[in-house]
Amino acid sequence: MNQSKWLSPLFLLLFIGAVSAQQKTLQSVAPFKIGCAINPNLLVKNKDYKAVVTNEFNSITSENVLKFGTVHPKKDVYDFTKGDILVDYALANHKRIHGHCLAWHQSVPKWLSEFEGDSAAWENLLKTHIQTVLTHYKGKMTSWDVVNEAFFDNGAYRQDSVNAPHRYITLWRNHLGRDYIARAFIYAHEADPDLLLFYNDYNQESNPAKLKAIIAMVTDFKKRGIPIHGLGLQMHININTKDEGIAEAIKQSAATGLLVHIAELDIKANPKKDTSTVYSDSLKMLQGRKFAFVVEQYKKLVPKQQQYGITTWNVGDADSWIVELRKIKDWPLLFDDKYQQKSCYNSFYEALKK
Ligand code: 9MR
Repeated sequence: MNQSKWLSPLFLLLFIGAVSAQQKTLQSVAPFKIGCAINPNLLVKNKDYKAVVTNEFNSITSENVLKFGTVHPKKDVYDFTKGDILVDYALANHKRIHGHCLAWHQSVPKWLSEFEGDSAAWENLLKTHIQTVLTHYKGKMTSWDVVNEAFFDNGAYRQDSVNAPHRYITLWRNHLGRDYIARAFIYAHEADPDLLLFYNDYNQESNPAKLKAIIAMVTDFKKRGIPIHGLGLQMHININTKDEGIAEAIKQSAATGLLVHIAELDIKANPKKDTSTVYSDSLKMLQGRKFAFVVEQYKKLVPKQQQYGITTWNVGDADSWIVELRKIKDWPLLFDDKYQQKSCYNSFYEALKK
């Protein structure tokens, strides 16, 4: 038998097989952008992490490196070193870049918490911070979370309730009044009118009062012509989060007419934080279903032109803030500690593809 006669079709088949196997990525099937929060340290030192980010996602969010405390460590010092690594990587790999975040009650460096000045000095500080960061990245990034988590779960503006524990207070609201939120958007728009500007928050799916307060703020902003373009639903949920709450948060956010970003998705499989929990097949199934549900509702309830995308908060389970920061035994993401696809990846993938 002439072996060479069979070799080329065989190679062709293998080649096609390899190409189609390679194409099974989230970004290749999703009808909108699929993102992840990234950490430039991992990007530089872990090749498996980098390969997954590069292959699977077409949008990235800066997890920590563009937060106030990192980027602006001293009053007159800005440090863009880490942010630049992330931005250069994303531009070289054609990823959309979503910045996180300009005004927040956390990531407050010591100098800022000790800053003394009248309200004009505080206003100048906020404006200068926003405009310096946005000017540095002008033309490179697509969007930003301008203000993050300005409401309490009961719908009150953060620090309007006098009994709030110290860690929940926000310097911005205290020194500048509630309308610092609107002014932050104005300053951002002034610095770079091409940017899409988002308000980002958590727990809208479990706290109707908070959802209502955010929607009311958007309605007010629209009336006043404040430049806001999108709402971020962080969506840090768990396998027991009520489906109706998820659907309602997505639906009401979409009804504002703004872009809707599922901005920090992760799904805890061990919401009771029980140290004896094992990642059983039944937990995996519930988690996979919840991932699929979020995708399905997003597709169904958000009009196409408002679908800014779905971003997961980190890549592998071990990198998740739930595991790393809070030391909880959990498996909240689509990839395991070794950056292998998990069963919930398949559920998420199939829901995107459907
Ligand atoms: O994942 C982030 C973690 O590494 C940081 O230590 C923490 C404090 O800056 O912030 C985490 O990210 C949060 C995000 O910025 C805003 N929404 C909630 C996220 C999880 O806590």
